[in-house]
Amino acid sequence: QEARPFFAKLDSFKTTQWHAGPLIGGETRQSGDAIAVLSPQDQRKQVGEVHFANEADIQDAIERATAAFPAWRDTPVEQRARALEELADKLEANREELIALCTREAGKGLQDGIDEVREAVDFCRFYAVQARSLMGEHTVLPGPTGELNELFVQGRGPYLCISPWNFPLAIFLGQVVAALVTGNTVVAKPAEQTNIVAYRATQLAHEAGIPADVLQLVPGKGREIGGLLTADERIVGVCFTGSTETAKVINRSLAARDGAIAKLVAETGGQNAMVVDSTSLPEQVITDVVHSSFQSAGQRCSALRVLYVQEDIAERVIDLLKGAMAELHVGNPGLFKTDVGPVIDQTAQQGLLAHIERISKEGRLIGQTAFSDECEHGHFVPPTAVEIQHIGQLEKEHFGPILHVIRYKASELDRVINEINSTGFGLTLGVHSRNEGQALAIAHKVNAGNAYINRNQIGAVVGVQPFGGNGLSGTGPKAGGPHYLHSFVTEKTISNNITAIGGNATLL
Ligand code: UN1
Repeated sequence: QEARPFFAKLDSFKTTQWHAGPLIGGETRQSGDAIAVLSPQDQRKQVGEVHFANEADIQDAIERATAAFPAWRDTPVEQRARALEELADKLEANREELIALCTREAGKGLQDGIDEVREAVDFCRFYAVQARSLMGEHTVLPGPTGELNELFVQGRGPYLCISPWNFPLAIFLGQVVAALVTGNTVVAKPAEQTNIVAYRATQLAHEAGIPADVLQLVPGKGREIGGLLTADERIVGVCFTGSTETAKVINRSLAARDGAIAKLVAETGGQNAMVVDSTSLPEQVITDVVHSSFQSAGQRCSALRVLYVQEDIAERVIDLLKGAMAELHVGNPGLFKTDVGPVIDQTAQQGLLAHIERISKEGRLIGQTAFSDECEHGHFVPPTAVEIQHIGQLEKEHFGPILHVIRYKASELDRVINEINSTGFGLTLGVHSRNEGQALAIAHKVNAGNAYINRNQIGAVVGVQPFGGNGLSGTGPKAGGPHYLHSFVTEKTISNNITAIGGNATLL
């Protein structure tokens, strides 16, 4: 064990019981209802307990965030950026606990947990650098002689950050630190399935120097407290990642307010396709398809849902896919050998199983991976591939390990592109082809925020592949990209007639 400190430390969180709750003004409250948090992998195993925020907690949090805003806005950006870098160091120092939590609370695989901490660290360091360049110095604009025109970029006010359970650390913190480093205060409402990860991350942010009232946490059910939060006119902006339906509910709530116009940044769903033409290499295609569809049990908004294969190589690709799926290990996400873990909860499991039943009747079942007996007490869905006729058979995004395969003829490529665009989503796209001109043409014509050629189509890296889409997939700008922080700032110009104040004093 001494030779393997990472594993020994990870193991030490095997039975830890965490207690989380609203973090208001730096205090953990126990005011609202408490729920037991059970592991998605095994419902007999408790992870801890979470107290939800009640209405008084929410009012108090928004009040404090509003009062704390002017001083935080006027804090030098260098100090805010340093706090993010300090937080990055703290995340690294606590990585085993955070990985254990991602696995135990969210059912994420160990490799996913490692990647998640990495991504959270990257967000902190990247936005620290971006904020320094965006806000470090103000701009002097050209203007008439005797007038000084200066442009300042500054925070907007209290932000509400609503984050998803599928990246309970990385996306939670990505949103929060983007809002904080630009001088906004934050009330964070994490997904109701993953409060503990968010709670620990918030504590670490406070330890890193983010003031207590500048970042607060209000755990709860979206349906119960979401409306209270979005209707509050003190909240000047909402940063949301989750389903398209919820983004629309939030948008309506913001639009119905009487007060100031709030800004919404939303990153939502997809109906992500991959187009594989007959010049591609089937072995490489399969590696990338399996990774893109089944990693994280398909619970990524970037995940591949619809594979278009040119008919000349369809049989070969389908055969290889069956073989590769038979080799997947579905089971305990706490084991490195596991390829596919559980889905998040029973509602997700039931919805996905119902979809598999319906679509396998309508189409043709290609392959389905058998479970190991580690799955008996958890929310598992078997990785499944089904051949269908067209993308319109999918009435919505199915957020799990289900791949749909559609054959096409070379002459039908334009139809395929139109069909993908007809969904209204525009998130990720994969293309496999050794004809580079054709691959690039498809990548340009398909409506997608992130197009990937001859590789997998998940795992966008902060600063390298800024992530996000358009249409039903969200508003942009892209997270982890050079323009993301612009959503969190306002601009102010001060035009100063300097001749009025001793402007001619030194000439003679
Ligand atoms: C999401 O699933 O909400 O590209 C986003 C990826 C991740 C982002 C996924 N970096 O897979």
